[in-house]
Amino acid sequence: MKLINRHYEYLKPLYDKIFDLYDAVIISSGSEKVYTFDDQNIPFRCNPYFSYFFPFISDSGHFLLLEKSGRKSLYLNKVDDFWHKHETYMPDTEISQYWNIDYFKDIDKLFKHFESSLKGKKTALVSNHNHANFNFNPPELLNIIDESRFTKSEFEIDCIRYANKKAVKGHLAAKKAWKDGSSEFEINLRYCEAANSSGPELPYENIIALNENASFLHYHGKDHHAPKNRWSFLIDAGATHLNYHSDISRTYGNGDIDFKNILFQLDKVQLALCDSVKAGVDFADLHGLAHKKIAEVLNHTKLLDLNPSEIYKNKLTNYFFPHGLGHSIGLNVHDVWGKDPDRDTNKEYPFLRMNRVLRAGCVITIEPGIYFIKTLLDDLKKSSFRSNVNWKLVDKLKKSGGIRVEDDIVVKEDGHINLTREAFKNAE
Ligand SMILES: [Mn+2]
Repeated sequence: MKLINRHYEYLKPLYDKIFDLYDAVIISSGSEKVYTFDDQNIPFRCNPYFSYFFPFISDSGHFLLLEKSGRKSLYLNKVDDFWHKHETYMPDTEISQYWNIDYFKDIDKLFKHFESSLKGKKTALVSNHNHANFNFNPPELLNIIDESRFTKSEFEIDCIRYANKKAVKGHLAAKKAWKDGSSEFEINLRYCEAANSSGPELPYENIIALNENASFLHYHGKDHHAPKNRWSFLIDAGATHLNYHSDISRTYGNGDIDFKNILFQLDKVQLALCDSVKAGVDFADLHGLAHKKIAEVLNHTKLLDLNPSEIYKNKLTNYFFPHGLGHSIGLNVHDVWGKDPDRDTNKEYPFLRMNRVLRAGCVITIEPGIYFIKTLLDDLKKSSFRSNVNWKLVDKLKKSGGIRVEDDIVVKEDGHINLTREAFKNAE
């Protein structure tokens, strides 16, 4: 049985929940937008709710109609357009057994057809544009789809696994380019070439940061000049397969013993955190555990002359690890339903994107880091703990910016599968 068929089996309980609320749901793949006061299109990305039910096209202007009767229809836009090439989707027989496929040219006529054929039926529209008088993006509907999206079917996990394979090819080429003395710009080109992806095909703007640039968490520069000294290289880059994403970070040093030591220890911390992943674990607790383990690293590497529990208790890890431990990943890089709106973790962990209890089938990232960020170090210098900091070592490591190690993990009932390490192992 094809994996997509199993995905459709997997969606059955969701359909029951949807049709408890609605008689019909129309989902748009989205429409193109232009930049402000410009006629150029912003790179298009397909509506993830569309992809969840139909992942095989990522073009704008198509519609799905799901009906309580069980009928599922795909309306493909067959616009007359000699300016652009549009995707022509040819369904295979296994897909067409689930979908009635129809074509349309005029969106107003299509919606007139929906309005008459769905008359008297409680209908929702999930779209970026309110085309008609249907229930538009109703939150209770989106919430039940989001909860379903929080755990992944085997088909979805397979897509994320493939997205990891693609990205790892890019990561290996980028590492080689860095070792060969390339600039950030050139490293990025080698990444795109090897990952067979560029521009909007990438899940997010690649972070290719040499030396101090690694201290900017979302550094998006691509310096054309290779720096004279090459202390470190931090890369955070993913790939996409059938609209499912990967999100991977690695950091490399030039052999400096202090940087190497901290890199080695952070990698061990990352693996230990992955080993703590299983169904039933509260991700906010895991984030707390990451801070405890990073406190140990700050003590072992002699960056701070306090014991780990003092470092943790006084929240000194926040100066070195200011972001969240990870997030759910899928059709969105930062996937839906990770954050429980009824639970306030913002005060304790302001940048944590996920505070849910993990379920079997969730796919998440585990991405601890240790950085030497100017503004945070300035704050630390002003704090009462300034005399506990080995500033000489900090000043030396500042040249390397920071370290992040990030893998994509499948949560299992009794453990986890590390899709990223698996891909590196198979590729190296
Ligand atoms: Mn990430």
